[in-house]
Amino acid sequence: MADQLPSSRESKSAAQEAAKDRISQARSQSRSPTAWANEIIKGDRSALSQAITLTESSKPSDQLMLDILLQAVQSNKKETASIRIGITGVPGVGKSTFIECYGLLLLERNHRVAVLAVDPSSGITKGSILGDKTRMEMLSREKNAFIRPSPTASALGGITRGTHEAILLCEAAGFDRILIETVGVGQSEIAVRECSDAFVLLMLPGGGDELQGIKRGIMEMADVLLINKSDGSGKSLARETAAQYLQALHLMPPNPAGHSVAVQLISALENQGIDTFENHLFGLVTDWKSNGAFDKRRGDQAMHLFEKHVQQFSMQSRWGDTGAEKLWQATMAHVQTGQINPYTAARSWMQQETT
Ligand SMILES: Nc1nc2c(ncn2[C@@H]2O[C@H](COP(=O)(O)OP(=O)(O)OP(=O)(O)O)[C@@H](O)[C@H]2O)c(=O)[nH]1
Ligand SMILES: [Mg+2]
Repeated sequence: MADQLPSSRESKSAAQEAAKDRISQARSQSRSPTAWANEIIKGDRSALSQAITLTESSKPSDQLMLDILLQAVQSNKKETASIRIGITGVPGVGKSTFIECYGLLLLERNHRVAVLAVDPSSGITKGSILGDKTRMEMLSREKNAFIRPSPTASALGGITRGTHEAILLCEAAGFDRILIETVGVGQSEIAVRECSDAFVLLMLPGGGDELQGIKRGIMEMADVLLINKSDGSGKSLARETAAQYLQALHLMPPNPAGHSVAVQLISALENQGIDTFENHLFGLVTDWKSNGAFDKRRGDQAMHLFEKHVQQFSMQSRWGDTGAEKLWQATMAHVQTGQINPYTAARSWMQQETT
């Protein structure tokens, strides 16, 4: 049922939601950044939501506003108290179901939970929010939970813009557990890994003996492996798979944070193993905080993001020139056919007069 396309009632409510967004966005433009920042800090969800919309925009006026807001909320910085958890896995592995059930456990333990989704193909995001909200029905009704997709696609193909800023805004609003779900496959895993303190990979029972390519690459980035759907007839296969993954992990380079990667069996549907996972994760983070790995990871990520933002902004300023797009297409065509090498082409694109 959950995998069906949105019904016409849902599409209608999507349209209403979009209209509401536009109205509140228009209102938001007329208020002062200080007032806006204060509303975020006080936990006003619509102020937070509108600010996150800015993180998805490439309009210079929105970027300026975001910059001002980020500086204004910085005074309410609760970054160090928060834990950012990236969650990945193939489509259908049960990420949303897991987040619903894990999120509810975190609420029981007095945390405030924000859920962001990183979707490299943001064109269909409205559809997937609807899908996800139905899958995270209980969580989405909780006042201490905030669910928001964070589309990351841009005209230039950049994918990281926005997620880290959305995290900072959620933290300023008092959310201390940030769950970041990857949507789709490929680059979004890397983008999510780059802004999370802990990276959790959900796997399905079976398939443990074909650890190659992308799956292996992602496994090397993971801090914890969860075999989901370890229930019913899948249980014994899940146990076998866990043993295979454990064996494979022994052959891989050690985890960058210097700990062994746990493989745990869970069932998001039956709410099994989720508390064991949380206790394990909390233990890991506590260790990282005491041995400096936590701060180092955040520091490295911040430096990396700084570089990416500089690249993005310089590209954007070049892109703003009249004629740049035409020149881009022409240069691309030459690069593709080997008439010019990519290095020379990039230098030339940055330097040529287009106006
Ligand atoms: N048996 C079983 N089914 C599960 C479990 N977790 C999720 N499912 C089912 O698997 C299907 C996919 O679950 P989702 O949570 O939507 O998976 P997802 O990874 O978020 O999928 P995408 O968002 O499409 O990438 C749904 O029908 C769930 O009910 C589980 O622990 N056990
Ligand atoms: Mg999902």
